[in-house]
Amino acid sequence: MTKKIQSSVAVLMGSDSDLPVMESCIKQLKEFGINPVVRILSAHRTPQAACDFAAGAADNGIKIIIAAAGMAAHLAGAMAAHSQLPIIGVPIQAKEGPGGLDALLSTVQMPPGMPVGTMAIGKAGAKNAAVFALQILALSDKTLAKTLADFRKAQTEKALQKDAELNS
Ligand code: RP5
Repeated sequence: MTKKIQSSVAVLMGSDSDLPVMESCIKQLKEFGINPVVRILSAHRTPQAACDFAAGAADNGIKIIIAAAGMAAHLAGAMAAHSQLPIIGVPIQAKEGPGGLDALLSTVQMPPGMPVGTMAIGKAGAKNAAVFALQILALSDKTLAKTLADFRKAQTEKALQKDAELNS
């Protein structure tokens, strides 16, 4: 089946050191037929470029921004501050520190009225960010709704197959 190619999702990360984790998000999006815009932008190191991206994202056809960062992870919150698009945050575990809890709390603890949909820490969250983006886009796109249904069906079949193998 030929999948629809879209660039309606942006995957941002605070550093190239986040890329090994976010590869699983990018890979999953591509498997869904969504070709994301991928950028390294930091709320702290490149604040103006990050804000400019957020402010122009909707006009550039972006519908969802996925923002991953570690440590004092303010990238997703900065995106929310400068864009009305839905923002999905992925906390990244830093090499040192409290195991990603720093990034999780920095991402999830947004003030009322300024939400960031926050995923789990690390690769599980990175993959879920892709699935969650698909779920949002599938609300208004029948092709992507079918892609989502197929993904869920395959996931269920895989789990049932493992159960059957364990009990055979
Ligand atoms: C954050 O600081 C980045 O998102 C990254 O997770 C962390 C460390 O960055 P590097 O020092 O590895 O560039 O802004």
